[in-house]
Amino acid sequence: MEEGKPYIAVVIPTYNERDNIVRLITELSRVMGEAGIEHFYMIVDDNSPDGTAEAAKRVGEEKGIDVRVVVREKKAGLGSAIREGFVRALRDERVTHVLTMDADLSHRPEDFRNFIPYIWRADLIQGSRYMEGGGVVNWGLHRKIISRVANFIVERLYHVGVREHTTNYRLYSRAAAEKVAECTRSSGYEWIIEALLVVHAFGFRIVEVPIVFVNREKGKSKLGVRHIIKWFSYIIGYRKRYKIIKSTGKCDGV
Ligand SMILES: Nc1nc2c(ncn2[C@@H]2O[C@H](COP(=O)(O)OP(=O)(O)OP(=O)(O)O)[C@@H](O)[C@H]2O)c(=O)[nH]1
Ligand SMILES: [Mg+2]
Repeated sequence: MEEGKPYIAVVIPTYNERDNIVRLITELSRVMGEAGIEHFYMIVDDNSPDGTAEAAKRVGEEKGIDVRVVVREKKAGLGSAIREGFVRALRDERVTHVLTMDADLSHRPEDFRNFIPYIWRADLIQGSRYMEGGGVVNWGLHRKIISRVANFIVERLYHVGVREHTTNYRLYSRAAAEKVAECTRSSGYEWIIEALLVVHAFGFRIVEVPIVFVNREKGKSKLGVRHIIKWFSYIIGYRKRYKIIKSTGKCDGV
């Protein structure tokens, strides 16, 4: 990777996150501004009834921040929203990296500072709750167990070499982001793992940096039992596709 000045596209999927997205854009812009990092936002909103898209556009206009908003017709899943954000963000040829995070402030803008030293040293920087300096706030035992089991299974099956695989606070290099945009196929929560596995299958360098995950304060949780079952069967079933990508170095036709 050639070192230079980063230009980061921040891709954020939203569904009913009006108040959260305004705070997130405001706070992350401050962190990025302090570090002198040029960036823009690519918000992919699924026609949220609470007016998320309008609020995101407004905060951009009011504060002079580059906020680009895509509104899709209806709710079509977090994964498909992020992929759409990647495809659109990468059309801007100046983009060197893509940052992904949730809109609900579970991913703290200030933790982006931990990513900065690795910007040119890895193709995927994974925000990690499970390393020194990382953690979770406001999570019940149930949620902690699901997360630990999920991470354990992914590592056992795919040997990515990281302790955290399941959270969406990540910085991708342009090269890795292009593969993710081209090769991911899933559309729900499982996309977060699929994206990591695509990057790993292509042999890109992956590192972890600590983050503190704060469970959402505003808005309602959308992760149900149905999602969890779908998630686990997807991860186990993905092995075949993973092996094909790894051995052929291609994802077309699979
Ligand atoms: N565009 C779009 N965004 C979505 C969709 N589902 C979830 N999101 C967004 O994806 C991000 C992560 O979703 P969350 O609902 O916070 O998922 P979670 O953190 O696993 O679960 P919570 O406990 O509810 O926080 C948030 O920014 C959501 O607004 C969707 O179908 N379409
Ligand atoms: Mg959340």
